[in-house]
Amino acid sequence: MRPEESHIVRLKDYRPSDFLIDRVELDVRLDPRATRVTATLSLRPNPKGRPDAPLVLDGDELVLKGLSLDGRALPAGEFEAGPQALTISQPPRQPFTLTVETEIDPTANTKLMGLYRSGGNYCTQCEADGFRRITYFLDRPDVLSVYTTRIEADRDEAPVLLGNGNPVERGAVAGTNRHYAVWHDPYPKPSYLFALVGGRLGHVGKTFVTMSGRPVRLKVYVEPGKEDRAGYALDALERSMRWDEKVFGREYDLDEFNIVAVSDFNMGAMENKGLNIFNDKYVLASPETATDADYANIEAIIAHEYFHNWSGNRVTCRDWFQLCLKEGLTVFRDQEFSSDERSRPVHRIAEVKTLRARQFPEDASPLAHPVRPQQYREINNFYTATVYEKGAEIVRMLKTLIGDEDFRRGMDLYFERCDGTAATVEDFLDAFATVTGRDLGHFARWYAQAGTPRVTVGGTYDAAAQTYRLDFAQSTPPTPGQPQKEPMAIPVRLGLVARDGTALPARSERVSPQGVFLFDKAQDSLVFTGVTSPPVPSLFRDFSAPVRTSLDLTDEDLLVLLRHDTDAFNRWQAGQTVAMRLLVALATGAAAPDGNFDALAQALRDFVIRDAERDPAFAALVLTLPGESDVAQEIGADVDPDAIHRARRELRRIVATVCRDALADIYDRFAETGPYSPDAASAGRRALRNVCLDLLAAADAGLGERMASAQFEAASNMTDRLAALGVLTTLPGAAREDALAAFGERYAGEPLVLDKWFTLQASIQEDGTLQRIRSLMEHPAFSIGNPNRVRSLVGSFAMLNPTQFNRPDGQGYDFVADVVLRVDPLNPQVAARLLTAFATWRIMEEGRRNRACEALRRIAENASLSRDVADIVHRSLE
Ligand code: 0A1
Ligand code: ZN
Repeated sequence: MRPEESHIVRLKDYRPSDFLIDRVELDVRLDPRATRVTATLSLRPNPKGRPDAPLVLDGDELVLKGLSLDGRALPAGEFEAGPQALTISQPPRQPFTLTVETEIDPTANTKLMGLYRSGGNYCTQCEADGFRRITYFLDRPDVLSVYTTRIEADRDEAPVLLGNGNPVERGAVAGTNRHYAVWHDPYPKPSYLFALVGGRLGHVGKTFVTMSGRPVRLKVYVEPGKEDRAGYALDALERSMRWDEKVFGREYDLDEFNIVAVSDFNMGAMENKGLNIFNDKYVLASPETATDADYANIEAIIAHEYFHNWSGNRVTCRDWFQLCLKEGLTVFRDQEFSSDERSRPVHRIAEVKTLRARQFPEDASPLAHPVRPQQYREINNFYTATVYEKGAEIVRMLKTLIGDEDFRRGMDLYFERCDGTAATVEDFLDAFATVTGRDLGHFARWYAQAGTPRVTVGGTYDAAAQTYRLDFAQSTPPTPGQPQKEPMAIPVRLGLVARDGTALPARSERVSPQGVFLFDKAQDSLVFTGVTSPPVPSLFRDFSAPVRTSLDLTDEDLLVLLRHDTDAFNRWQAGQTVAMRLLVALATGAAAPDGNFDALAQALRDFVIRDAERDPAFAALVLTLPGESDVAQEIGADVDPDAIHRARRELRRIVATVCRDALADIYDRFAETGPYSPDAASAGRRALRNVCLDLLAAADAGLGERMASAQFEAASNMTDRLAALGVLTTLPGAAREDALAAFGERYAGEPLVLDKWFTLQASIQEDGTLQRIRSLMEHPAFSIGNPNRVRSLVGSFAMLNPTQFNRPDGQGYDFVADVVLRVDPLNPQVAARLLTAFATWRIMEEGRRNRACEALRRIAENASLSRDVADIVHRSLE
């Protein structure tokens, strides 16, 4: 058997657990090298399970130290214990208690799954299957238990002891320097939501009073001395709690809510019940160390994890195939929160940019999979943009189709029906089918069919009949395991705009009062009546479906939309579409009429002069041309990243030259005056000003260098300082090197700031970058064992530097492959994620394609790959 054929888990094979665990009592005695865990499990046969089944508890690298059943030590012949499982072949057929003792070494745990140490503190990560690294267990999300946890530790090493639920007791261990705390969580939960923390931590806190008047103590724990950087996270938590009450009617349910920031973490954060554990990058912020983007991310991720308390914890997932049930829904909820707290159109554009930059390429790659996959080899490889971001788009489409009121009624019913259970995607959709009386069977295909649908639309105006017809066609490309595709149920929010910019009525009985047409066949036509002049159609307003589109609109039509559409998203989209056409033409050597370059540049100039003040954040987005990887995706085959890089530079130069005076004017007018505030309006002004700086440098490198150096010196906050340094990194020379050195020295003691510095240098699109990265890997602040460091230096190179990662000589691929192989034995999750940078290899031109393929093969040939890396490398090569 090929290794990749082993261990395939399939959705169709789901069956309930043979046993249930109603209560778990854990006694965890923390010790750096030998932590003792005693688990007392109240088990019973599951009425839905097999009657004669053995009891098989999952383990991972565990060592059994003791085992008793109903108080009787189990003799050797009655069980089998290995690192990966504990099996009792003849367990009782009525309720019984199993006491399992294990010993683990948190200091040696470099995978950062289970119990591990970060900066001397103890913490845990159990999703998806880390709990089995702490004790033997039925480590699956449909086994829900009530947990009581006693944590014991040395007082000096871990003065703070935190667990899930409410604190019930604490005290000293007589005759020792140790102490303990007992936590009880009354809400039954799956093992993946278990957590504990022990360490030296400072905190900030406040009391929140819930909508029914219950006080909740909120605390954010951080490294001592960094408390002054935790205030924004605490504030975001309070706002999230209030918002979930107001918008979804969801109230918090424990007496405490704790957040702990740790510096070694595989992902962004984790929603453990009542004890969220965060990558400190998504908690710590001060004007001097964090950018506006950091503040926005902190707000979104704090909200995301908090919202999981209902969408994920109170209602959890039956199995890991249902991951999108909690993740897609929770991303949708955090997106809505950020939209309400900030500017809705600006946030929507940001969401779509992320979707296109991360999910569309995945969906077009060998790693493409449905939002609800049918099978997996390693579940940790399915925390993907598809499950999260496309999963959120599905929830959004559902809301678009059924309307706001029915959506809220459906959510209420879902929470009511499924509270305290482990649910499925079907349970979710059923709630909406019940409240609307609609059959959502066709819509459900979004969960099952992978690939990004392409929708082609053509319009015909009949002046005599005053009708306008839109002809729609859709197709979805083949993806692994799915050669043939069915039509999808696609909500198209649309409107018509006259060429003079006025809105025209879009009259058709097939368009809902909210302006939505449901396009659910391979082909369909829509006829509007009473159209008095030839219109420009504005389609997929607010990006109403995650599809690619081909529209038969001229650049001139699109510039009408850029100027006049009432839908802000489509105003932005129109400019992007024109820019994309020009970029593709430039990069592939195809002809584009010269006039169109000027027309775009002039339209952007007019737009900026007119609209900059009204919504600076939006103006900043309009002025930002599609990224190089967006262009690569659009070209789709035989891609030459160098040609794309040159094309984008050239278009930026053209636009910047035409807009130069307007940009310079804005740059001066938007200069910061008061003290820094991370609010969206102030951030928008900084964003626009920094986009202007960037474009001015594209028009005139000398001017750009002078302006960026001055801003770098004078900046009073990290947003402006980093933006200036970013511009300087595109301009080779002494000014850049001096600024980089100054920045590196200034923030030598700030790992999260140095991550930004690593990222900027790894993103320089020049031949010398690989060498620069190699030396930075020797920098005292770099550590191969810390996920943030690896991602900021090597991950950024692989994901954000298309010309250097895809060097024609293959050195970029070889370098990343070497790092993957070096990281894999330490931390397979981080290695596997880094390896996904290769997912786009098939769209490259032949030379690069061959080099990438060789690098992938070299990884695949390695005998001792983790399951995580083996899975990605084999799927990438398939
Ligand atoms: N549920 C978390 C994501 C997460 C997944 C796995 C982790 O460890 C390997 C950590 C976090 C979320 O959606 O935020
Ligand atoms: Zn999540």
